[in-house]
This record gives sequence, structure tokens and C-alpha cells, in this order.
Amino acid sequence: MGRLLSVGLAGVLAAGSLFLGAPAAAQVKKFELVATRKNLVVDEGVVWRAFTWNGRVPGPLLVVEEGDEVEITVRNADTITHGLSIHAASTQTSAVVGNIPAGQSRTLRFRADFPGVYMYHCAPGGHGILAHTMGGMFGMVVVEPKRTKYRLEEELGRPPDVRVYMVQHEVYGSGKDFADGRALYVTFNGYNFRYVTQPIQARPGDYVRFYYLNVGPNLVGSFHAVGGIWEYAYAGGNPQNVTRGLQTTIAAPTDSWVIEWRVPAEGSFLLVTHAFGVQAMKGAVGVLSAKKDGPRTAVVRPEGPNLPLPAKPKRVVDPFGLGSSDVDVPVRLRPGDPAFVRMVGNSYWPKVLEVPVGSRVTWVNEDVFDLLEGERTGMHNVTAVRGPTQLASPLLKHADRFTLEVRRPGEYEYICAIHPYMRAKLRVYRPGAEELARR
Ligand SMILES: [Cu+2]
Repeated sequence: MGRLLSVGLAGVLAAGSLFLGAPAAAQVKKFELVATRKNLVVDEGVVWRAFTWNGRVPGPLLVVEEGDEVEITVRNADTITHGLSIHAASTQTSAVVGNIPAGQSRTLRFRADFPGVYMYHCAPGGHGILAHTMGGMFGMVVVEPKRTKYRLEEELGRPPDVRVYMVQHEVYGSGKDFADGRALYVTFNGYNFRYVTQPIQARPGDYVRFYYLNVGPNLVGSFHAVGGIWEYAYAGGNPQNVTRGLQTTIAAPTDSWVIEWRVPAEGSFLLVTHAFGVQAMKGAVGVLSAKKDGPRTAVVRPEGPNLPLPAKPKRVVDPFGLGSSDVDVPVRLRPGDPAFVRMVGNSYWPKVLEVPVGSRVTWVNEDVFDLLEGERTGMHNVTAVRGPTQLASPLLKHADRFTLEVRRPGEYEYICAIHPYMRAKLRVYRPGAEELARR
């Protein structure tokens, strides 16, 4: 398959050279993306158990030029399957770098034919693509145009004074919140209000170019500068898709823009997604601070910050496993209450369920994409790693159930046998007189 594809690619490249008159020896730009899981700091004292590329969220920025040959080696340094989907390639990348088993590497080559700003994300296959992307495995690719210049660069006859690579993305507390579109945080470049605490610095009159990408995975961003109007904005970042004088650029998940803007005056300009309640308030606000003769931030890179972990986190966010109790709030049921645990978005919900002895607890798989196998499937089960009794359910497809009558008090901690990072607890308690009286 790999050989067939490389022969095919060589053929396409040769044909392209004939028609487009590209230089015979195109540049080869090489990158390595390493799939790994890592705990990251996403707010002061807040730890996020993330799925990452190269230990950062967003992952590395990949910059190439239109017409470049791009070679990306994907190394899976994790214990579960990962893969890569890269939107800058007009070819089926999953055939080469999708579904890479733990410990293995694959290499993809493609030619960057279209200039613009693109997303890449994990692609183990099937349901896993959705879950791993939510987990943090995404980043930005920029294909700089060679044939057509951006307008403001042409008018001014010089490159930008400030380049801002900005990835908007969401952080979720659970797979259920992911499926419901209820983000816990929405950030620019991996940290809540990152550029409020560390403003981007510029001078009045500076030519600023934004490379803005909304990776989602759910929400539609609307990027705006308070006190500014985007002079030129290019849909997808392609210089041919020019629009003029926009207050906002609208970007659905994986949508992007190149924006050219001149800082109109001294002052602090807020950079926001104008969806105030569900996005801006949750972390997606920044500041560009302009001062005459002040310092300049020549380049703002999109990779998430690599901060030391707090000794005592005030909060732990673990979308698939057990975070701190203020995120994964225990749900306590009384005698006679129906007891259900849902499996959705590769996590259990509620993640901590407390039931009285004698309850019948039912797990239901709400993940619909139950096709394929292994990391790629939305099939799950319940396997106790500790508890008062042994517990291992059959594998459940969508809407399948498994019921257990709990007869002994104690705490079960359990995982899914095929997605072992899914982790939850079931506490079985002896009801006191008060709880029995409420029955
Ligand atoms: Cu992955």
C-alpha cells in the first residue's frame, strides 16, 4: 500500500511540475509528531490530563511554503493506538498515517498545493478520532503562499511586524460534556486568558497578521478585536479568498482565517471570540497592547505553554478518567432510585456513583459509533480493577446494557478493557436510618 501510494504521489508530482511549471527540485520540509499523554497546566493550579502531540496542546506549529514537499513522521510513543489526519494534504492521509499501533512510526509525504491555515489532529480511526481530538491532539499547519501575496503586504511592501498564530480550542471535563457541547474552558493557545496575563506587544501603526484556526471540536468561534476592524481577512488563509473590512471572522470547527490588521492607536485591544457566555467567559480572551516605541512580540507561537505542574493542584480535569471531585461531582442515589451509568465520549457518566446496598446498577453504552475494533470503536465494557467482588461485563455496543445487583458494600474502581484510560468509581454504601426513612 505504501509503495503504491509513493509511486502514485511521484506521478502526481511529475504531472504537477509539467502543468504548473514548478521547480524540478521542490523543497522537502520534514517534521516529527510524537503521540503521547501528558499532564498540562491549563489555568493557575489547574491540571489537565491531556492527549498530546509532542507534549503540548496545541501541538507543534508546522510552517511550509506553497509547493513544498512535506514529510511528516508520526511516532506513537504511547501505549494505545494513535494516528494523524492533516488537512493541508489533498490526499487520503489515513491510508498512510491512520491507526498506528503503540510504539510504531509511519511517514507521510505530500505536496502543499494550497496556501492557507490548516488543522491536523489525531486519527486512530472511527470513534477514536473524535475522542482523541477532544483529548487535545491537534495543531496548526500554515502553508505560506508563493504565487499570490496577501494584500496588505503588497501595499506596504514589507512583511508583518507582528505574526500571531492563534488556535482556539475547547477543554472538556467528561465525554458527556463533549457530546453535549458543554466546554469547561475555551482557550487561545492552550491556557485560559494566556494573553491577558501576558499581552501581545506591538506599536501603533504596526502591521499585524493573525493566523487564526478554530479546532473546536464543537463550537463556532467569532474572532474580533475590540476597537478594531479587520482590514483584510482571507477565508481559510488563502490569499485569493479576500474579504474587506470585517468586524468578526466566523470559524466553524477546523475553519481558519488569515487576518491583516493595522494597530489603530495606543492602548489595550481585547482579542475575543464574541460568543461571550459559552466561549469568551471560559478563557478565550487576549490582549494586544500597543505602545509608542514599546517592545514588540514579533511572533506569537500557538504551542501550549510547558509550565511546571503545581505541587497541590486545586483542580484536576480528566475528560476520560477521574478528575477532582469539583469536576467529577459524585452522584449519590437513595434507596429505590434508578441507578444508571452512561458510557459516552469514551468516558463514564456519572464518573462517581454512590448507591445503597441492594441496588441494581445498569451501564448503558450511549456511544453510537460502535463500528470497528480496539481504540477505533465506541464499544465499551466494565472491568473492575479493584472492589468488593470481581466484575467484568461483556462488551457493549450502542444502547446495550449491563446490570449488576450490588450486594456488598465497598468501592469499585473500574475501567473499559479496550479503552483503559476510561476510569470511574461505584461506591456501595449501607443506607442509614435517614436514607431509609426517605424511601
Ligand atoms: Cu490519538
